[in-house]
Amino acid sequence: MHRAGMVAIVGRPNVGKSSLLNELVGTSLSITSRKAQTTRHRILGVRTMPDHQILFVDTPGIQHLHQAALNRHLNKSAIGAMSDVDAVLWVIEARRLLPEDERVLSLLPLTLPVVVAMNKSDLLKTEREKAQAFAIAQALSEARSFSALVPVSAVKGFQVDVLANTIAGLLAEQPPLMEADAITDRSIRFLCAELIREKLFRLMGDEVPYEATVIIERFSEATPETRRIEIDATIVVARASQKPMVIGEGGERIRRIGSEARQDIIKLVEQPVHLQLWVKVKENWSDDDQAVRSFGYE
Ligand SMILES: Nc1nc2c(ncn2[C@@H]2O[C@H](COP(=O)(O)OP(=O)(O)OP(=O)(O)O)[C@@H](O)[C@H]2O)c(=O)[nH]1
Ligand SMILES: [Mg+2]
Repeated sequence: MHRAGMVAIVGRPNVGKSSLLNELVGTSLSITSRKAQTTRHRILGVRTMPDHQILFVDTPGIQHLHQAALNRHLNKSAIGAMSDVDAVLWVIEARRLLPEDERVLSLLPLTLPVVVAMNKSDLLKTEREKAQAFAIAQALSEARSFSALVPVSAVKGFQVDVLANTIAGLLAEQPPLMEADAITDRSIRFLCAELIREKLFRLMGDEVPYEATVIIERFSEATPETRRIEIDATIVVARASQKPMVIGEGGERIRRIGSEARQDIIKLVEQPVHLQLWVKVKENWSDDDQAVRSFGYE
């Protein structure tokens, strides 16, 4: 018997949706960071096992605090992802339920099976914290009938297979929907831009990453002469004052961003890579609907 289907991963920002997707698929496809709202695009990750194939769709965290054009696009993208799937995986933190989680709860479609992943369960250390998680599970079960609530830890890999098997059990009996070796619907080019953007989230303060995006200007495959993939990428920031922040003193910051991104890109493409980064200012792009769309946000 083989089951297959598509599942949207939704939740408020920073609960670990992308970390969980990567763990479920077994590859780092979706970028992660300690900052909220790291994910900006739906990303398909395919989990192929002998008895099931699940097409997981990672989505941006749903939030209502920030209402700039970019944030509105992110919410729309996440909520829209729930409209053409077979089931929903709602991710929360096992240790606490915030008002933003309740907002997401109210958006979950009533017509689809929903599995709750209580993530970061590795952080439940004391008896009191465990009791709190239990109380959350109980309150949620009373709020609506979920297909299952599963405590997991994406970073420790705890119960991730249990979660996947539980979800698989909800899907239709049918053959795989994609080739057995497919892992995503996104291009290498897109994944490279994301890896650069991840370094902004990981290496910069709290302002710049939220108002920056990355564009791949040139992606040239290796030739017998170059013998390496050559990539030119532009980091677009929203204010002139942010450009020197990205570049850093004597270019130190941007060199670090470039070198860390390059290491990850090499792992992805398994070839030598030359990466050249540029920084460009596009005033207030993240609050400009047209600019947001032109940068590839749905
Ligand atoms: N302790 C612990 N930390 C986790 C776990 N899963 C994720 N994290 C951390 O939580 C932070 C957010 O993880 P992400 O996977 O980026 O979260 P997200 O829900 O995709 O966030 P957005 O894309 O911003 O909505 C990162 O620092 C992760 O390392 C977990 O199981 N345990
Ligand atoms: Mg994410």
